[in-house]
Amino acid sequence: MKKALAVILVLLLTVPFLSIIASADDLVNVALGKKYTVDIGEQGQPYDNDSLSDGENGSFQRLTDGVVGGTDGGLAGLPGAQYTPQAVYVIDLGSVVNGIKKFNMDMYYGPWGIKEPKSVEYEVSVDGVNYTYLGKVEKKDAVNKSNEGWYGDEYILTLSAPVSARYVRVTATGDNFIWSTEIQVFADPSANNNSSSQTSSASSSQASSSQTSSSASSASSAASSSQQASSQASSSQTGSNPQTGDAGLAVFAVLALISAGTVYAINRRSRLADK
Ligand SMILES: [Ca+2]
Repeated sequence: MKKALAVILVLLLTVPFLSIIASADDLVNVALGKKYTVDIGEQGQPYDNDSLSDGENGSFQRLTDGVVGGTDGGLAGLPGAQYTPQAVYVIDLGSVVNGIKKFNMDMYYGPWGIKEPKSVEYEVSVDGVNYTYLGKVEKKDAVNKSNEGWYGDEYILTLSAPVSARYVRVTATGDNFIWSTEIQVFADPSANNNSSSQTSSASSSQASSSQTSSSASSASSAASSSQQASSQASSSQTGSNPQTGDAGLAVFAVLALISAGTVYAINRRSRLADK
């Protein structure tokens, strides 16, 4: 009887905290299935390989279809490659999404003629005209995802503070190809539960840049060089990003210890009472 009570007590103590831990990292890819455009710039060339390319202006829309490549470089009909040293993608999330916290784009290369990529930059906009620059992920800071024949990295940018946006502009810079299978934009679903809450602009604390030109890759190149300083600032921010999951885990560990102690005490008391 007392044992049953102890079990119930432990469950009551731990279950709410387990749900907190789950929600801490429970981000949703809001770019999934969303439409995007691609600008391959003046240096880009048509790449007509239906099984590997993303088509002209991203007509195949393979980078938001939820199919992510693996150690084969996404060769099994997964990539949405572009034959260009730089591709600028603009994803339309459909409406303003709050609580955007993380971005990711995967890029692959290998000895088959796909040269090593360089970087991915992320910007967001509410109106599709004025963009806020969030940061640049260099090759050396990308997270390695495969190393067998094909090399693959995830260019992950984690924000220190969430932003609200409808448009996400992703500038991928490589050498000869941009060989990617997916671009992801992660948001906290709880930030979008209240439909009446409207955030009018992307984070005002971030370095802001207004770029009306979205056509030539030269415009993007100029933009990236002029924004070197702000990108470095953003990189350092991502380094100090608080890991809420770790904090939740620590709280859980302490509670588990308290619960274990409670069970022990109750058991001991019941054993003493039996004697
Ligand atoms: Ca895909």
